[in-house]
Amino acid sequence: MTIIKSAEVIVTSPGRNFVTLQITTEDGTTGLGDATLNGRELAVAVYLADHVIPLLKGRDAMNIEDTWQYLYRGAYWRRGPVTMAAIAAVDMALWDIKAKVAELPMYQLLGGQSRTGALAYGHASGRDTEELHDSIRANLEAGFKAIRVQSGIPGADSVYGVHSNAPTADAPATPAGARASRVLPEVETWDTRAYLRHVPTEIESVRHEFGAELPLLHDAHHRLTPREAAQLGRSLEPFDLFWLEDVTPIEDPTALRYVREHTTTPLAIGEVLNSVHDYQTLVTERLVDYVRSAVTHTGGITHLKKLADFASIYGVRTGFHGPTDVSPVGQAAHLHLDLALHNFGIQEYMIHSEATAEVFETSFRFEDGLLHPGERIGLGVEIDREAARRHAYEPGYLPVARLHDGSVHDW
Ligand code: CS2
Ligand code: MG
Repeated sequence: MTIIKSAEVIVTSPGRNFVTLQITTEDGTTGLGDATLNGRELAVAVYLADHVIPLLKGRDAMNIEDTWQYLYRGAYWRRGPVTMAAIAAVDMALWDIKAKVAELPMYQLLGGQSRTGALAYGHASGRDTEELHDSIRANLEAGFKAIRVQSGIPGADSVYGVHSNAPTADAPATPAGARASRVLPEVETWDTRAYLRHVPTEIESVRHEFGAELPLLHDAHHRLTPREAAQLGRSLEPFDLFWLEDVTPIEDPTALRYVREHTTTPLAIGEVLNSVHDYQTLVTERLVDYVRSAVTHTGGITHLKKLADFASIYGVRTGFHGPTDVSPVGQAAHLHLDLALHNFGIQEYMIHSEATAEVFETSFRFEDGLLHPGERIGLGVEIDREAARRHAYEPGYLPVARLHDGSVHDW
């Protein structure tokens, strides 16, 4: 028996907030889990500290599935990002412990190696065409072989995914990277018609400059109606995107039926979904080509593998959400799954800042456009508690989008 002796929530903010759970067993084995929910971090920290950790002490750390079901069904109030992030952190930490006890890198417990490495995509952005192309060149020089492209919109002072000044390796271009506004959410003005006019011209310029082969991705970030999404998908068909992401708000998955009827552009959705049950319609009707949930927001490795296996039955592949608001612990968990799953598609890889790397020591590697979790036992991540203490939590909010008439829109 590997009995849980203690568990601790570590909140640290090396440039952006992270919430990490560390579980320790009676024989001193430790496991880490990511519980970071961007903009609502303390909700998960308190859920863990006050409602979960008291239930863990004395449990057998090896019984991962039973602990998962105990925390999920025992809470009575199910699903949602806070609950599933808390359960995710426990789940990741227990898998970390189990793999350490087995003296294996975690992917070996998930079916072993199905590929030499996981194709990664980076984030390129620019306020205008020149800045966007420079950002793509920087990603290519950094070794990426697939790139997400987000551009500014003429007349818009700020747009999702585009930095207010030229992005650098240490200053990623989205609130996921840098800590979002501290006091109140920043307000971004959104104009769908301007966006629909401009994006195809930018993507065309990228194809013209970088050729037909480079896998390109674009994130619409939940902002379009089904008709607008269909228009965008159809306008991008000549440019052969790897995927068009989050075209419509996910509350109505059936909206994608209309989009699917009008465009062959591949669709990816789900980073704000947190349960395999949320994907019932999307996957069984093949309304998407890629499922996007992150291990940190979707109940951990146990549940994300169930989602991947469910998707595989319908020919749908994975594209796990990997922004810098998923900590290096969560990203490492993705890479172990990516290496083992047969229906892996692509892995988002926003490179964490140097300040974050001081807190989280990782063993994964990025070579020739591919990510590999490394051969260290467990998840392969350690946390420097002293470094973590040096970065105190600060409130951070994601932006809010408003239309020109002042009404709130999806950000
Ligand atoms: C984005 C995220 O990476 C993506 O696909 O949708 O960066 C998202 O904006 C952040 O995770 C929000 O915290
Ligand atoms: Mg996204």
